[in-house]
Amino acid sequence: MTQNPPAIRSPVCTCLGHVDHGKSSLLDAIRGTSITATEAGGITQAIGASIIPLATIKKRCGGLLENLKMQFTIPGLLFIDTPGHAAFTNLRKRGGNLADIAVIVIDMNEGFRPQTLEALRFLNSTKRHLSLLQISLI
Ligand SMILES: Nc1nc2c(ncn2[C@@H]2O[C@H](COP(=O)(O)OP(=O)(O)OP(=O)(O)O)[C@@H](O)[C@H]2O)c(=O)[nH]1
Ligand SMILES: [Mg+2]
Repeated sequence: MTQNPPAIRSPVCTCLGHVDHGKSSLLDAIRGTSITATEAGGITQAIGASIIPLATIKKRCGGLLENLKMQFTIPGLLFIDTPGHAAFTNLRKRGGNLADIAVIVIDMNEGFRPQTLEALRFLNSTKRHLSLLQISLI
């Protein structure tokens, strides 16, 4: 009798960073959505979650991923968007606590700002396995 392999959940990938540094725009670009255009005052004020299927990730990454010649068994990634405004530290911590992978988004023109450093300190204290850095506004 053949057994099905155990279902693997989508790893949680949390986007963190200073206000207006491009976290939601990055996710809009990956998803092909325009959520940022609907946000009051142009700032994120809640945690958002989106499941991005593996097929979409492969399509977005194109040759970059193909060149790695890796086999994937995950169904996709569960992206969590967090607010960057200083007032939302608790929401960032909640989002950060869920992360298997964290992406810190930095606007290259502004560099490291208070909530960039807050995110780095927080992720460091929770001993996340991996933090990635995406440079925005280039
Ligand atoms: N030119 C350019 N503009 C960008 C880029 N990324 C974001 N922006 C602009 O920067 C502004 C802020 O982007 P958001 O994606 O809302 O930033 P955010 O980090 O999600 O902001 P909060 O959620 O409020 O912390 C918007 O006007 C975007 O259009 C980029 O890579 N290039
Ligand atoms: Mg946002």
